[in-house]
Amino acid sequence: MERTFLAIKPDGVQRGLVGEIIRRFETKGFTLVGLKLLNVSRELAEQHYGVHRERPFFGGLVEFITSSPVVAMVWEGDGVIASARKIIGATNPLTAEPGTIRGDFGLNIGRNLIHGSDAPETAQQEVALWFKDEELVSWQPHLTPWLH
Ligand code: 3AN
Repeated sequence: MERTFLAIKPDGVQRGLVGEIIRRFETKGFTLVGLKLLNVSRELAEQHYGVHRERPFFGGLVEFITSSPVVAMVWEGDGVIASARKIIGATNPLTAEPGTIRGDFGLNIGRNLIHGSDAPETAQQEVALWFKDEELVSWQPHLTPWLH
């Protein structure tokens, strides 16, 4: 079953949007298999944003993600990687469609509330970077027959 890594960034936690954001993936029908609140170390932040190392905003990204707690999650379901990206919306909240998380709650590209893995390979890397195997729980929601 496909899995993706999602993280509610410091702005989402500080603004009290944790429940609202989780609700959107829950009511869609995806399955939560990993969840934790943590202070992100500089080392983890630099690894997570490694592909952006040469970008001018890299330093700011690392400062921001380490500034206050983050909610890290793993969600499971058919097509969850691409679908979660749609639910999240475009990188810039000002151009993200209404109805998406960023479109509904965000204003600033540097404060865009949530991260979601962008492809199967990055999803696998990010799940492994943020979670130990024993922190992930495989389970079958009893609602599944009503969804499929
Ligand atoms: P996404 O999070 O939509 O996959 P990426 O991977 O292109 O977007 O960028 C990673 C993060 O870097 C974004 N979530 C955003 O917080 C930040 N970012 C991207 N572009 C900019 C920019 N031009 N200025 C400041 N921050 C940016």
